[in-house]
Amino acid sequence: MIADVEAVISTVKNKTLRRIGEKVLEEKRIDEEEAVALFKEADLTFLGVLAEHINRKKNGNRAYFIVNRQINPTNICVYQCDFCAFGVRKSDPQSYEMSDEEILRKVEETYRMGGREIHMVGGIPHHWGYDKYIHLVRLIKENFPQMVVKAWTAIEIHHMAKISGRTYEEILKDLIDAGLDAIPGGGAEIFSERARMIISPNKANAEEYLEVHRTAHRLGIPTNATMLYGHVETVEERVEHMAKLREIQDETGGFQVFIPLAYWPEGTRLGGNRTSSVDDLKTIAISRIFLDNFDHIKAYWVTLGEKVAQIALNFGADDLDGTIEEERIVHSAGTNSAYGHSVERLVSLIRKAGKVPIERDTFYNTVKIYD
Ligand code: V47
Repeated sequence: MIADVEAVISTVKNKTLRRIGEKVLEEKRIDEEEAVALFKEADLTFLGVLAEHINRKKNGNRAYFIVNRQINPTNICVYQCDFCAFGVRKSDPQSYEMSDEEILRKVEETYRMGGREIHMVGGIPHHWGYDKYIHLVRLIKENFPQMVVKAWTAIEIHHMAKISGRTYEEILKDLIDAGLDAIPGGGAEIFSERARMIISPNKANAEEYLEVHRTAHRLGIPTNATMLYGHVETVEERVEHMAKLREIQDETGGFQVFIPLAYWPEGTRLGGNRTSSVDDLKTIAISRIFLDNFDHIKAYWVTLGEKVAQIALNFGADDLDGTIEEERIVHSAGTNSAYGHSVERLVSLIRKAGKVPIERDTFYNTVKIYD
């Protein structure tokens, strides 16, 4: 049963929260100050009621997943961000680089299982030239034309601009020509300059990340957006991050989904603690309430864990990402979720959350309804 939202709001004594509740009912946008108040003053159940009210309006009782695979062609990375336990130097005994044959074997495996999407991102090695990034997209698309290639974060694309002297537009056109279909949301981390200087001072900054996405949208390439939270950022900085995304979405409409990524500290130079489940659910819910121009909020089971991701489907999220098969980035930092999941497991997680599982493609078109 869906809560009687009006009744819940009418019982709220805190005036700011009650006003926010009324805005949600009237389908009015909340401002940054109000979003901060939600983080600081609202309890979890209130946030869940508001967020799920919005989610049901946008997505009904549907919750999405995709049959996909993540491929990280290398973990060698020049940037060495302090929050990341995945990227290593070339001299590190753990470093690896996949051959073309290895990549194609993985794509073929996924294709045989009915996979729809290859999500390819990785480290950024010093010795890779511009052509390598174009080649890997073309390699997959030429051999598996039906596969959607969602590849290279804005960080990789900015790096390609640095090493080639090309503009974002020229690079994206080359990638589209090679077969690129979409851009994942990774690399956003947190836009606040203060926090970014602590956790990843060397790579593309917020403006550069956002400009890559804006350019992709202009060229008709849909993109996703993430936010890494739970490290050194304040709740004000989380809201500032989401506000920047909301502004671009107003301009372009090119973001498909927002994905809050809970920080995992193990093996990182930054250290720190894991997020709490309450913080995870609050962040999902507030993002659903604040990002009124985003259709989808992803509960990424890799960072949330399967159980919290399942509950998040009742706190404003409508998507679990996918089967993934071999997640490496967050596993390097200690997540205790699985490396991948079967379709049956994702369908069961969604059903037990009280939602109808929908297998989707990268662009949120329905592939199959599991009624
Ligand atoms: O950019 C790195 C994050 C991201 C850690 O677009 C960490 O559909 C937690 O962006 N703890 C890569 N997170 C993953 C990503 C993603 C995943 C699923 C779907 C999509 C999409 C995008 O992982 C990185 C970084 O923000 N990450 N280290 C860590 N210690």
